[in-house]
Amino acid sequence: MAEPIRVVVTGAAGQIAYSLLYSIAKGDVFGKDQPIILILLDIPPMLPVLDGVVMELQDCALPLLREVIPTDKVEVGFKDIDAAILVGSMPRKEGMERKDLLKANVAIFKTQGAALDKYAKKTVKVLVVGNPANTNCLIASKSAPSIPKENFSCLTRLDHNRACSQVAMRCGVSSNNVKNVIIWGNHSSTQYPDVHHAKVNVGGAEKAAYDAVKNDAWLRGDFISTVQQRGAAVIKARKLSSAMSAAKAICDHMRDIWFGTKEVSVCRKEIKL
Ligand code: NAX
Repeated sequence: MAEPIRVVVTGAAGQIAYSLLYSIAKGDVFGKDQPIILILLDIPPMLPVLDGVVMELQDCALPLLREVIPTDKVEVGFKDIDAAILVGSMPRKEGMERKDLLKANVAIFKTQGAALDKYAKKTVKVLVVGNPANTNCLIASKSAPSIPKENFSCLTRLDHNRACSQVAMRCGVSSNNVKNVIIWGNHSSTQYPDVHHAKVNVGGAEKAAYDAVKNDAWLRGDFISTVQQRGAAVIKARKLSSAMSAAKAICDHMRDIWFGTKEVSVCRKEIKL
């Protein structure tokens, strides 16, 4: 069996991490034969919570999980890591100005970027989830100049999955029959879900999304607003923000970065030939 890889998840005591850690530890992201050392990073007041998460991971008795290391120190968290999933960030509190939120997050992602630069493997793949994800990702990348900038990406896959699923449900097919959906913009209500290049496989025949859906008004109206406002709708219903679906999207995103997508694999093969 392969040598274990080291994977850090920040915000590890939070609600997304609670779903995410289990999926990573059971092999959904890095492969079913890839042993893993999981490092759980959070802030000092959350260390007792992390102890509970560690106990639960141990109690899952997962064969791929070789070690779990809880910590509040970046020098421990980022040491020799192969993959970093940066979920933890400062949430917007009541009465907080956008600039105050940005200031708090700049400090977090500068520190974590510098720690990646100093302690992580140069091949590390970094996925930023904590919002504002695009800005935080840019800051982390700029603070880690010795790591190639293409190793950094941030999460838009949840919006992508939401869009694919909406189209799939409309067409009565499963979501893996929908491809080439694009999300333009930030992970916010100003994003633009774009299906102009999307294809849907209906009963074995690949069709343009507009031909498969056969409802242009829906695609131009409710489809877009549903995807744009899905996060708010989940909060309204659950009284908590998306966690299970966010964790699934993180897994999809990191797995595709790690292994490549089907289309990319085909391209690579073609280049080799
Ligand atoms: P939680 O509040 O449940 O958990 C966040 C955790 O991060 C807490 O345990 C907190 O102590 C920790 N934390 C804060 N500062 C930290 C630091 N400097 N180092 C390490 N840990 C730190 O939030 P959760 O629901 O898990 O969401 C986490 C983040 O994901 C939020 O910023 C949220 O906005 C963002 N999301 C981003 C999405 C995207 O598509 N880009 C979708 C899902 C999610 O909303």
